[in-house]
Parts: sequence; structure tokens; C-alpha cells
Amino acid sequence: MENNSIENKGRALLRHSAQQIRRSENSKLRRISAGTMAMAMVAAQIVPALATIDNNVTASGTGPGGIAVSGTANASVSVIPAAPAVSVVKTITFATPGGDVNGNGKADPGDVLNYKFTVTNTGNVTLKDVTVTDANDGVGAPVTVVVPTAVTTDNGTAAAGTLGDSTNASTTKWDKLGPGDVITFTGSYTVVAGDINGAGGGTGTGASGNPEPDGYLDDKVTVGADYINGATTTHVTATDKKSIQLNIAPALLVTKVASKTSNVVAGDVITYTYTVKNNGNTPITGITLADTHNGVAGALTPAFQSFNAGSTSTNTGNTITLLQPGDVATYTATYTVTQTDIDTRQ
Ligand SMILES: [Ca+2]
Ligand SMILES: [Ca+2]
Ligand SMILES: [Ca+2]
Repeated sequence: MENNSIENKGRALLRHSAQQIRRSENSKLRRISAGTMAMAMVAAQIVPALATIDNNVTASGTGPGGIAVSGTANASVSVIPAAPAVSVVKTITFATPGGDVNGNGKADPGDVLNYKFTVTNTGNVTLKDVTVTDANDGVGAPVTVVVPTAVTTDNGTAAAGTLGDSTNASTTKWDKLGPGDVITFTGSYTVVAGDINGAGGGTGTGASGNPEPDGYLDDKVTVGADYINGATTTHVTATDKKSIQLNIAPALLVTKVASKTSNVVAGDVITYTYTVKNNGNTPITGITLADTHNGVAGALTPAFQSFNAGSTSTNTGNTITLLQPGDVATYTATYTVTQTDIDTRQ
């Protein structure tokens, strides 16, 4: 009996504890649920507030016996959704005067190219920290982008923007650009011999994304800017590519002089002297000389002798492995006149 009584008391105690736990959990759930609903209500109030202009009006007065009376009303106006956007247009011109040194309309060493990067805020919100970077596939000094000191077009129409909303105090970026407003960054590049010699690029793809070398000095500009709304920053970018043709003009000028030009007889030895000049504006590689004549077939083999003084050109045997622009290579060959030549060349 005593044991049963203890068991019954134990069971009753367990039931009581379980009920207390359930009550406690239900209470917690009710509190959590209420808190979640409160948060949802706050969120529901905040979200539209980010995209609206809210006006609250209150009318207040005094009724009979000094009773204060008032009424309120709200008018909520939604604003257009933010659409940050930017564009850039690049132009390349020869510097004036004298940027196109030889006036051929193509890029030669020493020519100076002027770049213009016209940046427009094409969105409907003010942009911050407008930066322009430029990359070309030239091997000369990189383009330095110059930040403008004044806005190019500050439109002031009610629909498109406000006068004076584009401002800047930096030399590395443009601080603030209003919707519809335009600013113009600039830069320049001086063409070097390496651009011609490399035919406007190395291997793979250059700044333009074109296969290289392609005979063009390709250039790509990138503009970046931020739209900042509270703690949220949206970065927008745009690019433009332009190219200018390089003046790549390889040319060889060959001369040949015979030591004796008339009344030769059998046994005379004629010495031929050849010159090969790089008459173009690019290095030329792998030059070989072949001379044919109507005397004894294969009897003439031009042999390399020398380059001009100061040359940096190179050869391997009778092959010119590299002939620099303006350089001259000299060859000679000898031919002994035969009786057959006299008999048949009348
Ligand atoms: Ca030129
Ligand atoms: Ca403006
Ligand atoms: Ca190129």
C-alpha cells in the first residue's frame, strides 16, 4: 500500500510538471508570435516609406467648454523607382597642331592622340564618385585620365535635373553627377615605335578584346559610379572601345651593281655587289637573297658581307635574321664568264 501511494504521488507530480511546462511553452509561443507580428507591422510600415513622400496634416481647435478637438489626415505620394545608369562615349583625334606628324591620318611613332571620354548620367538618381579608367594595347606611356574642372552640360529642366547639382572637388574622380548631366574626361597617348613593330598588340587579345596583333591601336575606356541610398550602394559601369589604324609599312629596297658591264671575255671575273635596305618603318626578319641569271645555272650565290655602321641588325650566315628600319645589308657574288656565254649570248 505504501509503495502504491508513493507511485501515485510520483505520477501526480509528473502530470503537474508537464502541465506547467506546456503552459510555459504556450506563453513563450504567444510572446514570440506577438513579437513577430509587431516586427512584420514595422516592416510593412518601413518598406513603402522608402518609396513615398508622406504628408501628415493635423487640424486642431477648441469646442464648447474649452474641449480640445483635432483631426488628422495623411497623403502619401510614391516616387519613381531608382534607376541608376551611366554611359561613356570615347573619341580619338590627333592633337592639334602637329599631332599627326606626317599627316597621313594613321598612327606613326611620335604622333600624339587625344582622347575624350564623355560621361552622362543616364539614370534618374544622382551618382557619386564617377571614375574613368582607360587602357590601350600600346607599349608607350599609359594614358593618364584628367578629371574635368567643370560640368560640360548641367541641364536644369524640371523633368531632367537641377542646375548646380553636379559638383566636384577632386582630381581623381568626379564627386557628384546629377541626372542627365554630362562631364568630359580627357587623356592623351604618344605613339611609339614599339606599337608599329608589335603591329598594335602582343599575343591573345588586347584592350579591345580583338585578336592581336591586328594593326590597330585599340583602346577601351571604363566608367564607374555609385548610387548611394542610405546604407545601400549600387555600382554602375559602362565601357566604350575605339581604335586607330597604325601606319605599318614594311618595304625592302634592293640594288645590284656589276664590277664590269661591257665587252667581257671568257675568264673574266665579274663581282656583283648587292645592297638590301629596310626602306619601311618596321623591322623585317628572315631575309634571304636569290640571284638567277642566264649564265651557268646556280653559279651565283650572294654572300653576306656586312651591315652599315651603327646597325643593330643581325644575320646568321647569308640569312638576315633582323633588319631594322633604315639599315642596309651588303652582299657580294662573283661569276666567271665562260666561252659558252660568249658563244651563245650574242
Ligand atoms: Ca601619322
Ligand atoms: Ca543638373
Ligand atoms: Ca591592337
